[in-house]
Amino acid sequence: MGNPQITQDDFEADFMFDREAETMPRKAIAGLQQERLSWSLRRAYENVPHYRRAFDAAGVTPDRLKSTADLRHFPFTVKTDLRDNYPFDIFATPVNKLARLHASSGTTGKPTVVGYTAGDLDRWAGLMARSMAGAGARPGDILHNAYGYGLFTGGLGAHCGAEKLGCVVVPISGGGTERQVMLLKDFGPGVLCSTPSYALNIAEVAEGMGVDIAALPVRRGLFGAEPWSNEMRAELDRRLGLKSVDVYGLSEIMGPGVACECDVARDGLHGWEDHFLFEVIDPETLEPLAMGEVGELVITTLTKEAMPMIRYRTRDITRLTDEPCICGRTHLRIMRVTGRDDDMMIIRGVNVYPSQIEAVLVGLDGLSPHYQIRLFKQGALDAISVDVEILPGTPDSDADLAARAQQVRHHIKSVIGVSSDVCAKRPGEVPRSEGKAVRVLDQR
Ligand code: DLL
Repeated sequence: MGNPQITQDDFEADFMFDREAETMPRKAIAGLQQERLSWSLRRAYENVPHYRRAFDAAGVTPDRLKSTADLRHFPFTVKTDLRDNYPFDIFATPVNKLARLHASSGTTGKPTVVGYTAGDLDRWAGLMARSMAGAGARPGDILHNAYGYGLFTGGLGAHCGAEKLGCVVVPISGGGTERQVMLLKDFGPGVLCSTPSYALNIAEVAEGMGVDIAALPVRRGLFGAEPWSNEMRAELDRRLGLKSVDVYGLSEIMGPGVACECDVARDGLHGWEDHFLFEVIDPETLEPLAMGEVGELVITTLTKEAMPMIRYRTRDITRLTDEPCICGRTHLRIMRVTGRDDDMMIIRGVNVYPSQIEAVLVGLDGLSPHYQIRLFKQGALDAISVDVEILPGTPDSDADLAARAQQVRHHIKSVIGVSSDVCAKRPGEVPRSEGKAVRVLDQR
């Protein structure tokens, strides 16, 4: 225990930020959801022209909701609905009554803009504080926040949640990795927040600087904003000497803290059902799926004032479970997000997510976990090639690299069942991430 403020008892204690809400009986959650859902549908219908049009076109009004099961009769909301209402027409609150705007960069065209009232910001900070506490952060912890500050919700989302929990925030943002390592060493934070790919970059830079980062006090990593495999988790745990915990969220719904793993089980992310209603649908038929089935996650906000989101299609592929968790929290769990349905590649009839390739690469000796996938056309079909780096200090003649590539190709084929081109690269040749890693270069 490197942090002097934290005693062993604090560390092990079954600490919850918001015990009453986090352990509410499932029946009480259902009752609360119904009441809040009714409020949210009404708020959307009465204040946002987009929702009025969409509900009218589907032949429903908020009165149609007799129980939460009736939500299935309401229309979905998709990202283009936000773009079509750019910048402010999706808001249920006049702009001059908002407290903050965020936006997602958007690869093409206009960004997606999201707004918050002061009350929304307070609830967001509360949910992020709840998430962080569940992940093992404690009041008094120094928390090194390497999520990017700015329009991205990661930086400020983690910042305000950590302050609410009572942590001492280091608002370093992303980038300047050598300075990050210096401050990790000098300040001795108990918690590191960043994307998993950036955490790996930090570990590597620390090793290059001769800093034994695994020996530092940092004991929890709150990693999210991109898919990452269990193999990557084991790698981060080992190299950084901490317990890595997965945190999920998206700006359209709030930002980070929509769901988070507990550090007790690290087996699925508790989705905060007092503020959100989670469904999983079949992305083809759009029909709701039963608990446990894999499909697209759809989220409805229950308490958002500025921007109620009704049945927002996240494009994220996962499954839900309402099996009780050993931590005592009663909120359902979102099993880890495999990837986005728009990141899914179809290679000769086989569905492949980048995180599956990652799981193969991270498990192989002699390889570093830095990789990038190129998607290209081979005749009429899609094909992939994978750039992966060898570990520093491993033999790196052209013949060694070719042999290594052959071995990796073989593993990808036998584990995932797809043929790929593989290019083994020398250390440092694959681009490093400072935020969300670009895992797939689409060269079709
Ligand atoms: O990435 C919010 C966030 C910041 C979450 C920091 C966690 C930590 P957006 O930029 O709107 O918001 O991107 C949201 O990122 O739909 C998922 O596809 C992906 N994503 C976020 N968290 C995870 C995760 C933030 N833990 C999109 N696992 C989401 C897998 C994730 N994918």
